[in-house]
Amino acid sequence: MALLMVIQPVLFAQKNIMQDERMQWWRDARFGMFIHWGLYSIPAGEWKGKEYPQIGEWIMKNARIPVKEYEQLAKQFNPVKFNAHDFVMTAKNAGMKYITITSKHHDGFAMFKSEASNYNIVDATPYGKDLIKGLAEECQKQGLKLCFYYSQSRDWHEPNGLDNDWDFPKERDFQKYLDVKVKPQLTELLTQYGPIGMIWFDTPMTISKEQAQQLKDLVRKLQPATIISGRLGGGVETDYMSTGDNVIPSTVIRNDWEVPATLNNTWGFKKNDHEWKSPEALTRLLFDIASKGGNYLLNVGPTSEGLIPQESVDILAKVGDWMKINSECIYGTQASPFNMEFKWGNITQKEGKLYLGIFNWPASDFYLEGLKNKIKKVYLLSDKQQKPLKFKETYNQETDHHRLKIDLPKQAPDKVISVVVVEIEGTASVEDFICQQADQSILLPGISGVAKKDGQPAELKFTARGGGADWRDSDISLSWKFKVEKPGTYQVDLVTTETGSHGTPVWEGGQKIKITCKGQSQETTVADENREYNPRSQYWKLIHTSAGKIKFDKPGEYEVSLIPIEFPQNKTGFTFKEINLTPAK
Ligand code: FHN
Repeated sequence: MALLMVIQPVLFAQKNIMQDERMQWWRDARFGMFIHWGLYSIPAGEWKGKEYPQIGEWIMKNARIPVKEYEQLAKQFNPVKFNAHDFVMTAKNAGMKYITITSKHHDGFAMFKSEASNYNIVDATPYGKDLIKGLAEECQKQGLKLCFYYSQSRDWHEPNGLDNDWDFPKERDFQKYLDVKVKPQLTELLTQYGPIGMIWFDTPMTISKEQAQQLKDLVRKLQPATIISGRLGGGVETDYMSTGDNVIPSTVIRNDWEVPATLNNTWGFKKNDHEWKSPEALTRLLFDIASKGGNYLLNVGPTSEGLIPQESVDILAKVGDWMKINSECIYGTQASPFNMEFKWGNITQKEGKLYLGIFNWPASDFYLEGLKNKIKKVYLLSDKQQKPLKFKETYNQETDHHRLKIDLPKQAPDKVISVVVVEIEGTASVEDFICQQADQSILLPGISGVAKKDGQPAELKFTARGGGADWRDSDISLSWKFKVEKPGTYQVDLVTTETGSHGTPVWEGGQKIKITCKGQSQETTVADENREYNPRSQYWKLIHTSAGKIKFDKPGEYEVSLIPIEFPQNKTGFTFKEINLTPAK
């Protein structure tokens, strides 16, 4: 009785947990490990001698393997080399703070002991052990949060689950599947493995609002502090937004969000996928995502023997080497005070400090445009002595513009990302106007433009994979106000992006657009003149179209508008990303 009295207030307090409290560890973490592991690691991309080019964990669907045949894989699943300590250590060494493992993926197989379905690792495999239990204990020991991926709608093993139309082409009772499998299994996951950081729902498909709400209520009831991922479905509000797979937005998003991403091109292990991303590229993506206010959930796909592929371990260790020196600019940071991307890199911040993550070390002077705060000190994060770097602040009254010049060493201290700490007075504050950069270029990001339709404010979504607009309405226009310091004639470079699935990116031009500025206007048909690899969005290239010239007579404020004239009927829309203005040669 006495114990109950002590416990009860704790439970009650937990129920009233505030959103900020629930999200705190996750916001601080910024970097997590995704683990896609299940029976699909046995075929590893190949079925009956045929190689399937798609992602490995989808082999049951792609090869239309009947349940009875696929189930046989369980009898071979014996990951004897699995070592929970090593898994967690691999994540920890990389600087990751949480692990999200597939407790049940679309194939319906549970990687934990389940009373709700004997299609699980303990009851159906020669291995016979609950490896999630070992992982949970190890995460507790090493101080990482354990989270569970759970495929709530797709279940190719169950007649009432969604999406297996080769075994179960007829009607199904989806609610029954939720009641007899999903809810009991979620209950097991949330009651038998200690505190769970998050339930990572995925591919909601046709789940209704009521059904999604039932799952949310269950999670909240069992563990109020557990975060619910962005893909629950049914329009039910969750704790954060999940971007598309490997999709990195091209701007700051000032809400909680996360990018799930692969190390090669698959989630579940595929023996022939050796297209590994480099540690340099991944580290830059991690910094870029943190700069935009998001978390990076980076995947490994263990083998059927129970090992994380050595390539993945080595790549993550290199990311970890950078993190060991620089993690201060990742953990617990907030998004850049600027909404835009910079050609040189990006910025994270903590109160009183900006971290400039420089990917492209400048050949000459380095300038930061538009920061209004007074600077106290500048130094390299990797320098333990914090030896001050020389800097100069200037203010141009005529254009109301602030410029910070930093004297950087000739050579980049770190060829991946060199981090420069700028200590400032007060909270970071930046100019509202788009500024001309010291190299005289002016970047007009689509996301910072003002969208209008028939003279009224409109919404233009920049949700195309690759970071471009999903622009299909020819009545919408975009405009930007910006300041010019150096008058002259400028070349207009119009940038669109590829989009579509990562394996087969698509792009369509042919749209006719008009760019106007102070009485000048030119019409251009969007064409693929030059393709550029985008290090911030590796699967989707940037496509450049030269769109004429604009003249700025004198320094001051200008406005440029982008107005579509003709949109051909096409599938992908006008995937506009930005306009670059550079001095004409
Ligand atoms: O279909 C799944 C896929 O297998 C994988 O789990 C990814 C991870 O984000 N989610 C789904 C596709 O978006």
